[in-house]
Amino acid sequence: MKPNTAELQPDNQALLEELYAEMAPKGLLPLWEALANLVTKTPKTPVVSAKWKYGDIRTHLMRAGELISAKQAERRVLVLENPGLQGTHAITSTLYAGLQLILPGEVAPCHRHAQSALRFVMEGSGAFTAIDGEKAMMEKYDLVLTPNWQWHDHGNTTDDPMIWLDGLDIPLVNHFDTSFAETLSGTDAHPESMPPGDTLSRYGKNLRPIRGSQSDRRPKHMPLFHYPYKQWHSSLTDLSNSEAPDPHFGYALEFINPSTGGAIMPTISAHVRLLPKGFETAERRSTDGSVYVVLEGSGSAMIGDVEHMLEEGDFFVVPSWHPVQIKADQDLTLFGYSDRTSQEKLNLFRDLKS
Ligand code: GTQ
Repeated sequence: MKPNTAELQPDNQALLEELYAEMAPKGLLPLWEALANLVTKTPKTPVVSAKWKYGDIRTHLMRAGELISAKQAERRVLVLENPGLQGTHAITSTLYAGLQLILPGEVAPCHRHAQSALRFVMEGSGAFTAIDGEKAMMEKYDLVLTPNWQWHDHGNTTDDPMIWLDGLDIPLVNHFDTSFAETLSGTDAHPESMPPGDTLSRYGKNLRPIRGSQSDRRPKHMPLFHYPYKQWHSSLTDLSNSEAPDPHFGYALEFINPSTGGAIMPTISAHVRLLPKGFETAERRSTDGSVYVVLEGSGSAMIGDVEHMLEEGDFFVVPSWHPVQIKADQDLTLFGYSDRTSQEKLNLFRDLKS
C-alpha cells in the first residue's frame, strides 16, 4: 500500500526518489513507503495450508534408509517444508516438522541443542529416545519431549523400523539468533542414568519427589518427557463420554508441564482432540500457525478457502489467522502443536470464535 501522496507536488515526488537513492547505500529507508506492509491490520503470512500423506513420506524415508545410516546422517529425517516458505526448512514461520526413521540396530548419536523438540510416534514399538541417559520406550502415538539443552540419543533394538514426527522450534530459535549445539564426545549413546520409566513414575502421576530431596533429580522447570498414548487416549475417551463437545474444539486436551501447569515446553504447545462422527466445529481463527496429524478417523478441514480431505496419517498446516472448520465423517482424532505458548508469553496471542 502506498502512502497518501495526493497532495505532493510532482517535483517533490521526483526529489523524494532522488533522496531514496542517496540514502539507500547508507542503510536508510523512508518508513512511509513501507509502513502499511510492516504494521498490518491483521496477520499476513506466507504460510499456506499444505497437506502431506504419511504413506508417501514413508516411501521416500525408507529409501533414504537404504542409502544413509542414522549415524552417518546424525538424524535421518525428511523435512516437511511449507510450500510458502521454500528454502527455510520450516513448516510454519516458527516451527519445524520432520519424519525421523530409526532402523533396527541403529543409533542416532547423542547431542543437545538450544532448540526444544517433541516426538510423536507414527510407527513402531519399543524403540527409544534417551533423555539425559534415561530411555523413554516409545509406542505408537506416544508423545516424547527433548526439552532444550537436555542430552538425547535415539536407538532401536527392536526388529522393526521406528518412525516418528519431530516437531521443533528451529525457525524461532534461529530467528532470535540463539542456536547452540554440541555432541557428546567419545560415545554415541549417553550412559544409562536411570531405568526406563523412572521419570514417568516419579513426576508423571500428579506427584513429585519432595523438593530438595535426593529423589528430586530431574530439572525443576521441566521434569517430565513422556506422555504415553495409553494415558492420553483413555482421558480423551472418558471426556468424550461425559459431556457435549465444545463447539470450536470438540473434545480437546492439552499436554502440560506439571511444574508450571502450562504448555509442555517454553516455546511449543501441544494437544490432542477428538471430533465425534458427524460433528463439525464452528469457525475459529487464531494467531498460532499450527501443525496437525490425523491419528484416527476421517473428515475434512476448511482452512481459509481451501478444503482438505482428511484421513489417517495426513499431516496438515493451519496458517495464522486463517478461519478453520473441521468436520468428522468418522470419529476423528488429531494431534496438534503450535507456538501458542510463545505468543502468549509475548502478549501476542489472539483468537476469534464465530
Ligand atoms: O532428533 O535431535 O528432526 O536435532 C531435527 C533436529 C531431529 C533430533 C530433527 C534434531 C533432531
